[in-house]
Amino acid sequence: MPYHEFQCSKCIPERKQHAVVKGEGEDLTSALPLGYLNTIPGTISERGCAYCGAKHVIGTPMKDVIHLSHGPIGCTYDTWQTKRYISDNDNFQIKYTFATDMKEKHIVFGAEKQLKQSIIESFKACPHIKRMSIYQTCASALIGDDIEAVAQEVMEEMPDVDIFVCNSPGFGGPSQSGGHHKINIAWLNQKVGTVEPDIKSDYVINYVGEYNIQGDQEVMIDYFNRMGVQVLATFTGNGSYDDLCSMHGAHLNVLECARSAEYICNELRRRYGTPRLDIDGFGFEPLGTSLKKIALFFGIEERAQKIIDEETARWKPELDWYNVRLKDKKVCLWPGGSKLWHWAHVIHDEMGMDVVSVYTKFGHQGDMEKGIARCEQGALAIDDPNELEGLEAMENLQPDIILTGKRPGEVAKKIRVPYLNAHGYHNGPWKGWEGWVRFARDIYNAIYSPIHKLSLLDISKDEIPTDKGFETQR
Ligand code: CFM
Repeated sequence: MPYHEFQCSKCIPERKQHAVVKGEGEDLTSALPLGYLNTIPGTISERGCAYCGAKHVIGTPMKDVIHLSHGPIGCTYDTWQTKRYISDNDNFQIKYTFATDMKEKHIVFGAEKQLKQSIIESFKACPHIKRMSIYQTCASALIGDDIEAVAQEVMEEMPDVDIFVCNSPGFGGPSQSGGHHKINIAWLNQKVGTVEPDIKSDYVINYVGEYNIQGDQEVMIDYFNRMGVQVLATFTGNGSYDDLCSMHGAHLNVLECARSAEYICNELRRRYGTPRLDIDGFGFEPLGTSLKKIALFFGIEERAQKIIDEETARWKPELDWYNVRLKDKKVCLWPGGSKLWHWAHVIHDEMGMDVVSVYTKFGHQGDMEKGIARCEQGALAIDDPNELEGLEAMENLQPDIILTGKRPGEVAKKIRVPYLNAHGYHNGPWKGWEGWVRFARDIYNAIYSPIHKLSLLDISKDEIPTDKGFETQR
């Protein structure tokens, strides 16, 4: 598996080991791109920071919580349009965002007083919410504010509130992945075991590493409930703070995004003996297998089979319609972390598409290993790409569509490659049988939309787009 050298990165020789092409009959172990290292100086990374990974990926999907950033106001922004982790309590957690709004004077004199005032003001402004997460930022970490002590003081003065503190400043790791780890462990240490679980079934799971992007969690919960399985807590999409305090009571941890949440599963296994079971919620076949694995654990296989049969019968004809039209279309799978391996094989097997490239911004080598194992021969795999490498790859590979984030997506649009938002989705949910069909529909609409031709239109010449290019009407 030869390393791939980008023309645009010749001046950064260290980049060469961060991209490979999957060769014929090659063994995965012979070459993997380097991964989860500090970004190389001279390359412009698309990564986020460890504060973002803790707060915006894992913390804020919790629904019944005031999420307060202890830092400058700029650290706060990330709402509906950037992370669509909806909830069934009217989306409180994405409608409102809170910050202590640190200024220069706080850096000089400390911001603990400001923090205490902000906590109290926030609770007063939202009297129906009694739970809070406070997120340290680079600024508050550097001046050494003792957030725990302030939180403790408030909890003593306001006995009906409970506060979780996450110390994961932006510099706490090479990427957002460092923050995933920190908040996993912080939650486990501070909160798990503090609320008694409310057990209502013989089959009780936590659904872990699921963030309810546009309703993914709700689709999956429906299948679990139809199987008679109780979901004690979801870590963390549409999850409630108190339910998550009782995670220790589940019989099984069902893990979806292993990249962001394997840490808490592994520690729950070590501390409480709860087994970990990894699943895939995307694609008919992987989802069916996943439900069967859960059912097998509890000895209720026939319940899973019934759902698989019903859902397949309902949705397969629609998926087939898209499969015919998406067959052999070339796709670049360029998400942030685990979606490359959640999608790589099944988008080929079930939609007929050809995966020409996979990348990960912050995944570890294990993610790349799974992604490369599941994608097509000849695919280009890139770790932590920079913008120019993305452009060069698109020019060389000529994909029909890329599935990626907003920033590389905007670059793709400039060279008229259709893009779908792999993070917040276009028209989700994309999990579940119905979600997978919706995903296929979004891909179909993106590829077949005339918008990319229309964007070339020169109105002053009265041009009209045709299959062959442009014709002037005059
Ligand atoms: Fe897991 Fe995620 Fe992802 Fe992730 Fe993310 Fe995300 Fe993603 Mo954006 S937790 S690794 S840090 S599946 S926010 S819901 S879409 S990059 S591939």
